[in-house]
Amino acid sequence: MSEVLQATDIAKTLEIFEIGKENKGTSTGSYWFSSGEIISSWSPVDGECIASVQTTSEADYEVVVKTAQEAFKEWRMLPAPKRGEIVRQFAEVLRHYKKPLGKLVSYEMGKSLQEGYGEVQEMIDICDFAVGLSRQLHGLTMHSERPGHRMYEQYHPMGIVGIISAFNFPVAVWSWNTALAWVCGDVCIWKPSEKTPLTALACQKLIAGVLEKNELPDGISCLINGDYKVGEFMTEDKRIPLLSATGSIRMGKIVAQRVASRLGKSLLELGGNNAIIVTPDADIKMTVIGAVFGAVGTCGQRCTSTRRLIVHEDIYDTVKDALVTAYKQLRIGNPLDENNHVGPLIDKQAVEKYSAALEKVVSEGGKLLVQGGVLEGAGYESGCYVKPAIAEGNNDYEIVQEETFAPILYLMKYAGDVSDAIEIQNDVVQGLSSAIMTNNLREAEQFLSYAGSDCGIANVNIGTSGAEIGGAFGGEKETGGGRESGSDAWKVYMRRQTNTINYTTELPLAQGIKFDIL
Ligand code: UN1
Repeated sequence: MSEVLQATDIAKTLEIFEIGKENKGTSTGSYWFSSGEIISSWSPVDGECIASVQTTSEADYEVVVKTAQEAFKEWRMLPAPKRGEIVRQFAEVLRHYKKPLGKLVSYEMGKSLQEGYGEVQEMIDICDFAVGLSRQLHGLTMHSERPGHRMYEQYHPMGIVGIISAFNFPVAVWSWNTALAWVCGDVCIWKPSEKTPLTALACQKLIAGVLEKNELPDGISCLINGDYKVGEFMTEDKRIPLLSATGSIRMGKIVAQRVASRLGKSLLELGGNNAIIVTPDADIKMTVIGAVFGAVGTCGQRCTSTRRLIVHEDIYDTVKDALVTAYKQLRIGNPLDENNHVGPLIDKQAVEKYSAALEKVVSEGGKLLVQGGVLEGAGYESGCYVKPAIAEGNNDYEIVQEETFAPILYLMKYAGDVSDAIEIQNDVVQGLSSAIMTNNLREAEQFLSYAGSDCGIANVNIGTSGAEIGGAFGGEKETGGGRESGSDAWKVYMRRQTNTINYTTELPLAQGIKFDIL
């Protein structure tokens, strides 16, 4: 039976996390304070103002940084596996609150309930990963060129990690960063999107409870709220050695330059313009499932969303017809009703960008295969519901080169062999995710080779979205080059130190240099 979240349930959900109508948005652990302006959280699901949150002023920010610095001194002294134990407890809490937190994500952000739960699952998964990692933060040992010397490298906690996250994954991307940063011995300051402050408040309350129970200092997890101006406190701040930012390429370029100007480190996960190549050897049914989920999941608002489908001319019409048929089955509506596939866009500005993109593709010569449109009437009162659209177009259209955060899929044809399709795929500024649908081993391997996809993620017979946490996540070119989540992404959260130890009574110099003074 489907479960639709009613207004009373929303109130109950907020109550679970002790979120009232008015909230303070600045927190160091369980200590809440704030003196900034008020922002409201509007649900795109029904257009309701859920609650308001006070933003972080510059004076508040100073308190946060000082508290985080103090907390770091204590936290870094805890052995890494003990820090892992705290993250383990956080995962337990997340398991307990998976449903209400998933619902809140879905209600505040608009993604389907399944995807809301999936996002919390992604948090649990990265915490589990980080727990194991807390016993594996190892460096290498190497042989010294000098007799009686030993060399090795070790990784140390770095300090405060700043996290700027986007509305589309309002909680998971924070936990990718925090779960790793915490086991690495860092403390975190989080600025969530100003469009999703309540889910952030809920997460902060959950982790604060864990810290309090373990008598750990305030400041291991800090939350600041507000728009880009609050983010700027961190980009400019020398006390923040690493700033991890997820969002648009435009934002990433500003963050990268400012952080680089103070020689800080930034970890960027920016826009994608992800394509699926469909070769004559593709399984059509799998292609349709992968492409449709990739294009319309999260209403096309994932950085991994499928934006382009590059189809071989021999099967172009078959794929086109199958897609048009599949799009007819899509149910668009309240994402809390599990019968619906597609929820709303985040806000009316996103709807305007969606409409403008559809107009632009037509003005550039594209043809709409599946007409889009803004939905009106009962159930669509928020004005944020749109119909997923498909447009036939060329890769060199300006609009196709851009990432529009909306469910618009551009369909294009290729002739020749797979290298022609790869060339089209790589011919964009972004380099996040990519996929090929084929049962032909040669095509698949060519796609994965050094002459293949230039993206950070390259999949075979899987769509472009929905990566697991175990792999490093991120992309090349204007996607920013950062890697978060699994594999050895943890190394960016630590400072590396090379140690050489002399256990003799002589002091030979490296490179055989003679320096006799005594
Ligand atoms: C994002 O859109 O910023 O691979 C992250 C995926 C998700 C994460 C997306 N696991 O689609």
